[in-house]
Amino acid sequence: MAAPGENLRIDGSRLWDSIMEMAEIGPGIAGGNNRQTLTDADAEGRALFKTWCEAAGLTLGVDRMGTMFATRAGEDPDALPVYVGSHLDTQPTGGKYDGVLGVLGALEAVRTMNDLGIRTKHPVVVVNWTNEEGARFAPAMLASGVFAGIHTLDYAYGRTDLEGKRFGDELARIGWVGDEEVGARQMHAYYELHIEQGPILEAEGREIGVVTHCQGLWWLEFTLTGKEAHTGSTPMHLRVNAGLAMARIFEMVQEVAMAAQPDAVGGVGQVTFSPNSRNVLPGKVVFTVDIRTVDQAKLDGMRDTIEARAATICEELGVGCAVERVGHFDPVTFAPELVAEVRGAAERLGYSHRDLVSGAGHDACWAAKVAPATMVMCPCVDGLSHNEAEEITPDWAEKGANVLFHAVVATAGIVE
Ligand code: HGY
Ligand code: MN
Ligand code: MN
Repeated sequence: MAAPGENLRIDGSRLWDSIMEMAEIGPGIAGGNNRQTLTDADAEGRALFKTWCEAAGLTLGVDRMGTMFATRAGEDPDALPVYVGSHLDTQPTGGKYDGVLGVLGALEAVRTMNDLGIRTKHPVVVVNWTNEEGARFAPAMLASGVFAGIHTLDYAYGRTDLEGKRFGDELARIGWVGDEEVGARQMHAYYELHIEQGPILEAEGREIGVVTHCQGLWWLEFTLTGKEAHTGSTPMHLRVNAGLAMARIFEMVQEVAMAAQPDAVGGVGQVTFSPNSRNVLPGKVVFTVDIRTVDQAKLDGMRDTIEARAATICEELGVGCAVERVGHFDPVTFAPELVAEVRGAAERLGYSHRDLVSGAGHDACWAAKVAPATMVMCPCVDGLSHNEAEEITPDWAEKGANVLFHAVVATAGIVE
C-alpha cells in the first residue's frame, strides 16, 4: 500500500497539549501520576479520552474488561481494522508518558488523518487497554491477556488488590463494564507507540526504537510463613524468621540474574510483612520476584533455579515456603512486515533509529498472539520510568508519533 507522503506530519503541539492535559488527572506527589487502574482517577482519564474520541468523530466500543476501542471508519467495510493504542493506567508513582504516549499518539494519528482528509481501506481503531500495569491487580497486561485468550474473564474479575477489592467489582463501581465480548474483535494489525523505559536510545542519540522483540517475564509470588514472636525477648536460636529467609532469597535472585548476564534481569518490587509491627517477627512475608530475558531457555532456567534455591533457604530456616506463578509471557518476536513498516517510516522521515528489544512488557505482547503486531519506541531521559521523574522531550514524542502515523496509514492503505 502507498505510504503517506514524506511531508505529512502529525501536530506535535496538539499531541503534547493532550499529554499534559491527561497528566492533570490523577497527579502524583512529585510531578508524575498516580492514576491506578479502576480508581476514580482512571475513570476521569477514561472520560476525558472518550470526549476526545467523540470530538474526532470516532465510534466508541467497550468490552467486558473495560477496554476502550474508538473506531475511525475505513472505505472497505469487510476489511479488518488496524488497531493502535496502549494504556492510560499508571503505576502508583508513575510518569506522565508510560502508556499515555501510545494512546494519545494513536489519537493524534487519527486526528491528523481527519485534518488531511485521508481515507483508508482498513478502519483504524484507537485502543485504551484496561490494567496494563498490573500494579493494583496482578498480572500486568490483564485485559489484553483476556483479549488474547491467555486468561479467562472470571480469572480477571477475581483478581484482588492489597485491600482485597475485586477487579470485577471495581470495574463495575467506576461504570466501565462494556457490552462487547472480550476478544471478539479481529485485528488486521496492531501497533503500539511507547517510551523505551530504558537508557539505550538516549545513550546512542537515536530518535526511534524499531522494536523487533520483547523479553519474556515471570512473576513468582512467594508466601513465606514464619512464627510471630517478640523481637526483643526471643533468643536468636528460637526464631522462625521469615524476614531473614526473604532477605536471603533477595540476595539469591540478584546472584541468579547476574549469573545470567548479558540481557537478563531479576528483582523484587513489592513486599508485604504481617503483622508489620516493629517489635514482632513476621508471621507471613509475601513478595513477587520479577525476572526477565529474551532467551526462553534462560528465562525458564532462572525460574527453576530461583524456586529450588528458595525452597532450600526456607528449609534451612524452618520457614514455610509457597510460590505461585502470578504472571508470565514468553519472549515475543514482533511481525517482521510491521517492523519493516516502522523502520521504513523512520528512514523516510529521516529519523535516526536502531532495532531494539523491549525490556518492559506491553499489551502488544498479547496482541501479537492474535494478530501481526509491533511497537515504535522513543527515548526517555536517563532511561528512567516507573518513577514520577519520568521525562521525554516534545520532539521525541512528535517523532515517535510521526513514525506511528506513517506506519499505521501505510498498513491501513490510503484510498485515493
Ligand atoms: O511490567 C511491565 O513490564 C509493564 O510496565 N507493565
Ligand atoms: Mn506501559
Ligand atoms: Mn509501566
